[in-house]
Amino acid sequence: MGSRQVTSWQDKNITVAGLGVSGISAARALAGLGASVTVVDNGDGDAHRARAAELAAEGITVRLGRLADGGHAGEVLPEGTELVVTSPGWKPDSPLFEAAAKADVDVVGDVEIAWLLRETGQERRAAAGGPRRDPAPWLAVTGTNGKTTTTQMLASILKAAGLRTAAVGNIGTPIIDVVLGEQEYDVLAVELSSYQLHWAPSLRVHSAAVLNLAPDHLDWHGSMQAYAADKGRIYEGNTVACVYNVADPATENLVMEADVEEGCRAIGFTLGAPGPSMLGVVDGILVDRAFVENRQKNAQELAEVADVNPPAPHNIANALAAAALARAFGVEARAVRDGLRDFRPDAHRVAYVDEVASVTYIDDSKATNTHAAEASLAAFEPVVWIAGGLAKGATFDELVQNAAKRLRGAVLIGADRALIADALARHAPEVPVVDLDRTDTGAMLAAVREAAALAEPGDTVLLAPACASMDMFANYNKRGDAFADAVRELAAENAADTA
Ligand code: UMA
Repeated sequence: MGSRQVTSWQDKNITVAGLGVSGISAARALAGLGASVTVVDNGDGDAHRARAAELAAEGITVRLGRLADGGHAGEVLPEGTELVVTSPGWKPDSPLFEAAAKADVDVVGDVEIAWLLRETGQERRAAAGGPRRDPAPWLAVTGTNGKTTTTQMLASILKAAGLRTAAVGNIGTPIIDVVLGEQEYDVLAVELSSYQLHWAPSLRVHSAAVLNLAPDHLDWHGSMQAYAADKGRIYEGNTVACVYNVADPATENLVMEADVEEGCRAIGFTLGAPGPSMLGVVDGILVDRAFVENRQKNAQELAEVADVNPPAPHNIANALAAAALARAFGVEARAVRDGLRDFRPDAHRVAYVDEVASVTYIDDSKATNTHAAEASLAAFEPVVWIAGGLAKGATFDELVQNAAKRLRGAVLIGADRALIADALARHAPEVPVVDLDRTDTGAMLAAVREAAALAEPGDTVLLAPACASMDMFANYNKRGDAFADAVRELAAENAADTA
């Protein structure tokens, strides 16, 4: 938005693209500030209509689905639009944005609006009797994998330090609602997706971390370069620290390319012994050589590896990144340890489900891309792998090459399973593969039964699909639930057999 910063929302004609979580929040907030809001969405199902009716009752115009001329509501820029506020999932080459560019109208996302409304939120809370103070600083997290966990760990650490905080952004309560809400915060832990970063040009946070960078969402961004550039936006204008992953030089490159505030530091995290200005691990202890006096000689003990839940390598890296952001905010070492101890990971993230016939069943439905699946496969051996779904433009050769030695077998489900089958045939021809050509509701139970048949006592059956779920399930939660249900059914059958 740059020079065209909005100074008043009153009577401004704003088009909100998308009637999902972020669109509804943006529409209500902006209408509440006096803007004239029209929401457009290509969808026209029952849920869309119900939401549209609610917003219409609040004076917001909603255009849904197919138009009389055969086009779609989400493709046509409403007459008089002065600003488009998009939901994150809309691709940059969407016809609506082409129309906006032609009309010289800016397009921004919900995170940009939240950033611009921080002062307004403070004024509202002050008017309601709160203290006059600056808006809460943001500590931001992005990366291909681990960002939700890291953001939640960060919030847990900040809470352990006695700070009022919440994990927001790509997760939880929509960020605009948090910024404008009644609750006063000292600092926010903000997870940002590459989509949200793409649409947030003015964002300038206190400190930010890019956890890792691997091909994902290439169908949305168009190229790896464009994806990396959007991730790198998180470092722009950082005031205190840019946190990068020493093992992933691409993240450090993004720091070097960023235009940051004078005095902002580059802070590395590593699973090895840390150099100066890094956090790392020494003899099972998480240590800080960045936010200590005389960092050439000194290190501060933060926590033990055993305090990280679960203490798998990729998760220790997440903990170090969260600790780095918290330390950049001035949090003491003890709160890092307490916050990590208090943290409980979400369901569907390398979650233990059950043990049936001496085989352990693990749900990592959240592994929606190859790198997440590779990280979880690395934690088990021997493993029967259940994979497949929507590949989102990914290739599977590297994942299969790296996992081949650990695989007892593979069961493939979903629309793009042939891509994984081909990679297995190329790089792990000796691994038995069951290709399940079904997408009905019983498909997951069939997959679990096939996996059980391949597994031997002591093995792990791991659902780590490396793909999105929407070809077969509403979302990855439902996919994980279906897996857990199937394992329970298997356990019941097994108990009946042995009774
Ligand atoms: N739509 C169109 N035309 C399009 C695209 C979408 O009309 O070209 C409509 C759909 O019909 C739908 C609406 O737009 O009604 C959906 O918008 P959306 O997909 O952007 O979803 P929201 O409900 O607004 O949720 C978004 C994030 N979704 C995505 O980025 C895809 C949520 O992240 C986020 O929690 C929420 O905003 C609040 O910020 C989810 C996600 O999957 C968890 N994120 C991706 C990830 O983590 O990998 C990036």
